Amino acid sequence: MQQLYQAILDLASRVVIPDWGELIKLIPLGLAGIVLLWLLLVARQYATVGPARRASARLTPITPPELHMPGPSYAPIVAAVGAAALLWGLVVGGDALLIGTVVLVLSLLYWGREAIHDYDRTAHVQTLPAVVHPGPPPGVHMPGPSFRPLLGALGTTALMAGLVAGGWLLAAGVIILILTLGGWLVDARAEYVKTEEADRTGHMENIADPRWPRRLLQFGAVLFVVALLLQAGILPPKGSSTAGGGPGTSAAPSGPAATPGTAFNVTAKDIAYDQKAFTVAAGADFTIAFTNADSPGVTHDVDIRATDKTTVLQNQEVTNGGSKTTYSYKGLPAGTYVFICSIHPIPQMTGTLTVK
Ligand SMILES: [Cu+2]
Repeated sequence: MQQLYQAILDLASRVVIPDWGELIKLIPLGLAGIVLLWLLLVARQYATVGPARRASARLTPITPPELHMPGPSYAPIVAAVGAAALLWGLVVGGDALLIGTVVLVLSLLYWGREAIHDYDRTAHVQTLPAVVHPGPPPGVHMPGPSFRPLLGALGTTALMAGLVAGGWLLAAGVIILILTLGGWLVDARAEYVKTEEADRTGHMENIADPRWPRRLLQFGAVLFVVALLLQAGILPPKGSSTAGGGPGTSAAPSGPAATPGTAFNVTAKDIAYDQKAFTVAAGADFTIAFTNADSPGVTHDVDIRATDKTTVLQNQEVTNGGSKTTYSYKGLPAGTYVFICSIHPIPQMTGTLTVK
């Protein structure tokens, strides 16, 4: 009873004296609740929907003539998977974001491929007629349909992405936009030539109806992806100069750690030492002022072991989280040793002790 009362008081105190951090943590739960409610509502609507079929068989709808209905397609579902992958990447971050982006781009390319297929099967059945109808007033010329504005928008998008991310993406954006605008100029020139022709013949014809700009789209997509990979530092692959060897082992004999000392400071936080290398003179006693900055209950120490990391040479008492201890060590013969946490003998809590 007392516990229940306390629980109610705790709940009330959150509203009366809001702990914003805790309240914000509740937001995902609230959102999940809303989504669940919505799903239940949809399920209920499905369950209570009126009779779906009164006739004996399903009627296949007939598309009116001159109307084009695209066939069934998995593309929207594939694109939804791609979008989900991108969102997942946004949550997880790092390489997952890149994988998500690539999956989304691939799924959209798949959709684009279907659309191109559809377009080529329908729009090109008949060619564009010469403009002989009493359409625009005399002297006014209506150009035919064109993909150039769409390409221009894509090129501008690439350029904007480059302005934000800089470097390789900017270069790719500029190249794509130049190619796009160059093509547009070519079209405009052809249009002009036709207009001049019409001045002589009195008969205005449009330029040839546009084909899907497959080459430019493919080239642009590849260029964009390559620039993205270059920007992310994934291309070119890192050479063996940085990938080879473990961190810490090669870095030990450089910097201030190379100078022999007798008093050192080490802080442990998030189960990791902040110092990974010390140098002391052979035979000289030394101390380590050790701060355990982890939570109380998380204990660490700094023992000296041989390089096999198991042979204990000098053992120290553990230090509880939130406290400090100064460890004293006896002088050691020249050589290489490790200082290590006996509670967490992991690379993050192992350092190199050079005695010379
Ligand atoms: Cu530890």
